[in-house]
Formats: sequence, C-alpha cells, structure tokens
Amino acid sequence: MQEVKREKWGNNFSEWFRSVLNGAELYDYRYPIKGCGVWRPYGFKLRRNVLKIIRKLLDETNHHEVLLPLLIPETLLAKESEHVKGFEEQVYWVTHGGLDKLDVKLALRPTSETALAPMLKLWIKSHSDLPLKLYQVVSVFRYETKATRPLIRVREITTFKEAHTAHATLEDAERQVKEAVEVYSKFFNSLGIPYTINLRPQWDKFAGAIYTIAFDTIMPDKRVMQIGTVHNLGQNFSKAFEITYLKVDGTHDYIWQTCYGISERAIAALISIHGDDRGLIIPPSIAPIQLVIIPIPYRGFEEKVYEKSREIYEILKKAGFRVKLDDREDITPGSKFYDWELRGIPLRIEIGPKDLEEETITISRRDTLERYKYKVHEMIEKIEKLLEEVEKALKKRAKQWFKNQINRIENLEEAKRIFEEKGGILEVPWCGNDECGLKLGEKLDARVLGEALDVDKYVSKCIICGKPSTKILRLARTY
Ligand code: PR8
Repeated sequence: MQEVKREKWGNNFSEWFRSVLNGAELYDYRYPIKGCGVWRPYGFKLRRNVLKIIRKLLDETNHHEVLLPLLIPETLLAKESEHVKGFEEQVYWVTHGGLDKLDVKLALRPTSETALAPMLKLWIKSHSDLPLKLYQVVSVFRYETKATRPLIRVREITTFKEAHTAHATLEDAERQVKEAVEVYSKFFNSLGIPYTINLRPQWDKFAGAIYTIAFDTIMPDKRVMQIGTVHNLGQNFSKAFEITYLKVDGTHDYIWQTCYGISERAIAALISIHGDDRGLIIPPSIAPIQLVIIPIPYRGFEEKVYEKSREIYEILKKAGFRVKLDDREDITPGSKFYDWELRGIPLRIEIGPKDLEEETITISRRDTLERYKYKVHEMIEKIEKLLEEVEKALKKRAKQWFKNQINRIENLEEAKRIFEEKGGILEVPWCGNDECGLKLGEKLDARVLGEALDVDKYVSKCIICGKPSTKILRLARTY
C-alpha cells in the first residue's frame, strides 16, 4: 500500500500551492501585471462548479442576480466618508477617454455599494419595495499593497460574489445578517472547508459598516485566511445617498442595508485544505472530472484494452458520471497516473488484460490511494457509493485537521508558548474590552480575529485583565 504524504503540503505550503496551480493547469499567474492571473480551462470548470453552489443558495433565499457597471464616478465613490477613506489607497483610476482628459475621474470598482446606491434611490419608494436582495458575480479591482499571491490576495478579484440588501428596519437587517451567515455556512460546508465565525473588532470592520462578521479558515501553513464577510451597513450609506422609503404610517425613513462577499479565496481554500504531496484532491460533488479511465495495454492486447476502456467509458458517461477516458497513446500509464493525481480526480479506473479476462475494473482512490476490484455489471452502484465515501472522508479529514489547529488556553504564558509552537488559532477568555484584545495581539504579534460567535457561553476570567469574562477572543497570524 502506498502512503499518503502531506509533508511538502504542510512544510512548504507556498511552493506547494504555486506548483499545484501551475501543474494542474488551474490558474496561470504569469500574466505581466502583478496581482492578475488567468483561469485556465480546468480551473474555470472548477470555478464554475463552485459558483453554481453559491448561486443556488442565493437564488433559493430570494436573492436576485444583477450586473452593475464596472466604473464608478469619483463623486459617487466619495459620498460615504468612512467608505472612501477605507478604500482611497486601493482604487485604480481611469482618467482619460482616448486622448481626452475626463472631467470626473472614474474608479474601477473596488466593491459596489456606491455604484448601487443611486439606483436604489430610484428603485425604492415605499415599504412594499423592501426587503430587496441583490447580488452579482464580477471582477473588482483593489490596488493591494500587502504581498500579492495567486487567488489569495489579487489586485483583480475575478470571482467577487457580492450581495447587497435593503431593509425597512434594523431588525430586518439583523435577520438578513443571520441569513447571510447561514448561506455562507452552507456554502463552505458543501465545499468541506472548515471555518470559524468571528465578530471583527471595531478597528477592523469594513469601511462604512457598523459591524463585520467574518469567516476564517486555516491554511496548511497554519496561517488564517478570511474567506467571507458579512457586513451590517446600518443607515450609513442610505444617509449619505439620501435613500428613503415611505413607511406604513406615512412618514419617511432611511433604508437599512447589509452586504456580504466571497471571492476566489474560497477556491484557494478548497484547493489547499484537501490537497496532499501529490497535488489536488477535489471533492467528487464539485470535481470537473470525477473518474478517469486509464487503459493499461499489454503487448498483444492493446486493441482489446482500448476497446474495453471505450465501452466502460460509454456506460459510465451514460450513467451520469463526469468521466474522462485518457487514451493518449504516446504517454505511459505511469505518467498518466501522475497527471491525474496532480489534478485531484477522485477516482482512477484502470483496465488491463486481467480485467478483460475477469470482466472487472480496477479502481484507485485519490484520497487514500486504496485499490479495489469491481465486476463490470455492478460497477455503477459501487462507484456511486465510493464517490460518496470519498466526499465524506475528505470533509472529515479537513474538519479533524482544523480542530487540531485550534488551541483554547486560559493562561497568558502558556498561550504565548503554544501559539509560538503551533500557530493556528488561539482562543482565550476575554472580558469584551477592545483594549485587552489589542494588548494581547501586540504581545503575540498576532491579528485579533475577534469575538467567537460560534461557541457556547463560557464563564472564566479575561486572560489580560483578569476581570470576569463570558466571551472567547480568537487570534492568529493571517494572510
Ligand atoms: C466587501 N462589499 O467588499 P470585503 N483577493 C482575493 N480575495 C479578496 C481580496 C483580494 N485582494 N480582498 C478581499 N477578498 C463587501 C461585501 C460587497 C461585498 C475577499 O467586503 O472587503 C475576502 O474573502 O470584506 C473578503 O472577505 C471578501 O472578498 C469580501 O470583501
């Protein structure tokens, strides 16, 4: 039995990640603009399957897909003062149309709150127009000054799924925040990406929001990546843009808003969390190719082996599997194994002379490298079951690994030691005071992820000031 190794994956993650993106032909980061990459056919198919899930979840909860312009005039972008302050260092500007200098500079959207606002003002008249739940999947541009990395921190975010909602009351906006958290939880669950849910500290909220809730996952190098955020915007934008609606009692009020977004970071997490030293392992439910058939020709049996392989391919395709027959004749089966392992195809089917004789197929699992033999007449049922098993096993392994990277500690010295040694997420009892959070962040040279929202009530003493505490604060080194 071959061994599943995760040494390169864990110890040299950056290099592993780049070599997998290139080797598996997912995403090419050699485009001559920093922070921009190209989705290649295989990566694009994976991206499409991931987007299918989020679109379904949003459509089912009464969100409607729209498409807003890429350009935002400076006058609009600058209307909400916190928002523009937060983004001013990250905006790309269009200053010319051909040879003419533009009267008003145009921003390449870094996000679309201010593009949508003047339209909401036109569309929303009365309480019967609310709630309004919209989303789009587009490119946004951010001139990131921290180190850029393919998919993880890009300057053209090509897979920005942003949702924007409008409500009659604060309560309804709060309900929407809960719904968004639920939608994202389901989304990440279906990709098998484990996460924690954290209320970001006030100093780290979205520019223009009253608060931000974030989904944070842990990457193989034990550093934390923010993979989704839900923001309650209160009435900040509606006041700046004067978006009001007619209430039932005949008076007017400003609308309440929320917004939430994910990006290709979800795909980066998916790729990273399930991989191993041989490359990707894609969960069967979203794998562009679930099964690859590799003929093993032996002298004298070549034609028969290829013929049988084609026959099996047709049967499996008809049964609804996403299957690929690799019948390239100029490449050895060994190199084909390597190719498809790197691309993370969940199951490999080999067909050799022995299989011809015995009316069988030989199957190998990508996640555990275990091998099985099935009779052809029962293979459909067996493969269905095996795909389900792989899906479950991947999710379980990811969850287990994730759990092991979270350390809850009540003593400051021990917290320091464990955090230095193990990285990952540190959980400590916390009085709720920002100052204590900041102090601890400085002591550990870590980022404060915020208050854990996905834990049970916890009575203890604040690790910094010693006052009674009921909250858990999370910290980590982050991307
Ligand atoms: C909003 N407005 O914009 P957010 N590369 C890859 N992914 C990124 C990058 C980047 N440079 N920057 C952010 N993300 C709100 C909500 C509309 C939608 C990802 O929120 O600025 C992060 O996972 O928090 C982030 O959580 C998400 O986009 C939303 O961005």
